[in-house]
Amino acid sequence: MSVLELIEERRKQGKKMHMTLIDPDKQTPEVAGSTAKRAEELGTDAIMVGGSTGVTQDNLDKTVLAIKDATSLPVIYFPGTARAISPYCDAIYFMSLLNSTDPKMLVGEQVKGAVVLKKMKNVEKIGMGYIIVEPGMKVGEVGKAEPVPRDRPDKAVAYALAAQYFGMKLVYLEAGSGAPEAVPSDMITAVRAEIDIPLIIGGGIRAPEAAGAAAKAGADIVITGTIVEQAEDLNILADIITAVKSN
Ligand code: 1GP
Repeated sequence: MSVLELIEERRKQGKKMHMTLIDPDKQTPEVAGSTAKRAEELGTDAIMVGGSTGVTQDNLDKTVLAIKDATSLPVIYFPGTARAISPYCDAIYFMSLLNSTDPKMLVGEQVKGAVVLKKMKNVEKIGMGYIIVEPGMKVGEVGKAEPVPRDRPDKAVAYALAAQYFGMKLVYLEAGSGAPEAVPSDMITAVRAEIDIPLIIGGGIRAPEAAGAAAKAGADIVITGTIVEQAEDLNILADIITAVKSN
């Protein structure tokens, strides 16, 4: 089963998913492997690898290989640019930052990556509409986004529908890694009500309550990154995963 089929299947069954984001620039490949292994034991459904800055071909490949070695989870590359693409991941989000003001983030990097990706026959390409919500943090800056205001769920809906009509397979609402607050619940609910494709929510989710709230509001997939890097032990991740899956 492809990664997209897995996501669609879970959504059909009404089962929420949790994915763990690992930034290859933030730890050694060995540590990334053991973190991924622990996350797998705790019930995470896939590992996403990516970061806004500091991703190189070398740290990306080594991190992906270490995670593949340590777990049997799907590994999905979550790219910031076309600078590095790993042939070792199972899938890549072929994404456009839909509310960027920079053509490079809308389509330029994707054009650079497309021919390289074509040769990576084993890497599944999953079209995704990526939408930055305030505050947007580093990825909002690097991506030159005009973040969707937190009190404008209607704008988020419009972007998400545009993604769907473009034929993209997933929509990702992103508050930014380390955001003080996650994407507002009413925005998640509004987008979920209007689109037919799976909805991913991430950025600023560091407590089980916030993770559960995102799932309850309508997220099909909840992402956590920073909490995994910062947690002394990963018990908090266990509670986050339980909160996602009990909705
Ligand atoms: C960032 O949405 C992800 O792209 C994860 O955010 O690091 O805040 O969990 P956090």
